[in-house]
Amino acid sequence: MSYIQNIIENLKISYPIQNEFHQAVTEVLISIEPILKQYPIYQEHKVIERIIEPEREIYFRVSWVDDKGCIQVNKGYRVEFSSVLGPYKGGLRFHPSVNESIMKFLGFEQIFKNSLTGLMLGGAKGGSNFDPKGKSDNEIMRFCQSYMSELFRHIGAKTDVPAGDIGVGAKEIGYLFGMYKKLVNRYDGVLTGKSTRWGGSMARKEATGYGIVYFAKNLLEDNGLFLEGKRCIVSGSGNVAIYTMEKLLLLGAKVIACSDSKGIIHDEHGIDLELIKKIKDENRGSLEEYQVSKPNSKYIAAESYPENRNLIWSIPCDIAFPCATQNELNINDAKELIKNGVKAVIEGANMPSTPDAIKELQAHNVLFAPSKAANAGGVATSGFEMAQNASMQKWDFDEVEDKLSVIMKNIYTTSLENAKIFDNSSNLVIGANIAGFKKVADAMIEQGVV
Ligand code: NDP
Ligand code: 2IT
Repeated sequence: MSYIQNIIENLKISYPIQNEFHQAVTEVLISIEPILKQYPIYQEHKVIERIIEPEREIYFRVSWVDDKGCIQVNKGYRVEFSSVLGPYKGGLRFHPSVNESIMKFLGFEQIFKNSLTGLMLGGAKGGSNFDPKGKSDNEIMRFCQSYMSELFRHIGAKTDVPAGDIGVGAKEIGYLFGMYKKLVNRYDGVLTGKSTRWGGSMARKEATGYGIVYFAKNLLEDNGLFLEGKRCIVSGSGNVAIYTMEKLLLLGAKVIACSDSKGIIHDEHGIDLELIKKIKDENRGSLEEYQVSKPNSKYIAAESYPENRNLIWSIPCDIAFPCATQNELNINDAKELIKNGVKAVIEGANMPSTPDAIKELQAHNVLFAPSKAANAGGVATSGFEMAQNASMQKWDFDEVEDKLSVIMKNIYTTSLENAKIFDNSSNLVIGANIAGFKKVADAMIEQGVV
């Protein structure tokens, strides 16, 4: 058994039910195998054995009182994975599916994604199995206050800086910030994704989606293709999906479908983004409402999907952007996309494609952009928010967007260069993993055994 396989097997024995975490670690370790052979120093310094264990993992009870006066109890997490390149940094996810495995896979991915941005950012993730859907603003506020009443002692502008993710947007960040400020009696840039009225960066809300499209543009143009007129499908209809669609439309592409956890909207006339924003952004509604205003569109309920299929990927398209959640695009979906002539798959969500789906797409020469490279624009702009807060400055929208587009181009170029140097290929999964890993690993060696 190889050194890497041995580490993966031991990880599975140590944490037997953390499938998402195994998946994320396996992908990274297999990708970096060529450089482990070339640089034995990483093995000598036990970099791999160290990097796969979080520096610190915090688990806590979150109890709060709902509008009916009943006590509710949720699980709270923060996984502080790596502080080698900077303060722990990464989002908070509030979704009923949250568990330790999901927190650890997201925290682990965040280390390498943040490294790729070139900014001083460590890697972390946190969240809760709390479901904000169907809750009143007062309930969300009381939950956030209870969550922060424990988290505050572990975070800080130079220690650990959380942000949003699934189920956590500007509203939740506001309530979390208010409680943090009250508890520590200090106005710190301790969270990013804040309202632009009181410390948030311009373009942070748009940054992940816009960055994904910038990444796609770089990749396509390098391969003689253009976004104009391309049929695009974007899964999800949350923050990342909405601003991916917005930038695609601004750059002349056509978006024909999007989705949520309950179903798909397929609109051959082109998705009306303002209507989607109204339904999803303003009140977390259901996409079914879209069809009421647009009777020519088609709604496909998730209940009708065959087993092991997500029907959004069976709609013929040129470019697919999975922007909802992990493992939402599997091998069957990949085969269907290939059959219908897909040219590129750009990952917007974290780890949305299963490993066999990625293999299948790459084997059929579909251009493939891995999430840790393509969606790094969100956390990069969080880095800009930290810089603005620390220097008491406010940059305007265009300044932030220009910086974002430069970072996305750099991430693309660096990932491609590393794929060429170490794998003699243009495989961006390998290139992004090697580029992200090398920077962290070299810094770990320089910082000693701590
Ligand atoms: P939001 O909560 O704003 O939106 C999530 C969207 O995905 C919703 O449309 C939701 O549907 C759908 N969804 C969530 N979970 C599931 C599920 N289990 N099955 C099917 N659909 C689901 O989250 P974001 O847009 O912020 O995040 C989307 C993805 O992007 C995540 O993987 C996140 O980690 C990643 N990401 C987010 C960044 C950010 O800055 N926000 C940065 C980089 C990556 P419904 O409305 O029905 O719940
Ligand atoms: O997955 C991610 O990169 C995010 N949810 C954003 C993290 C951040 O700190 O902005």
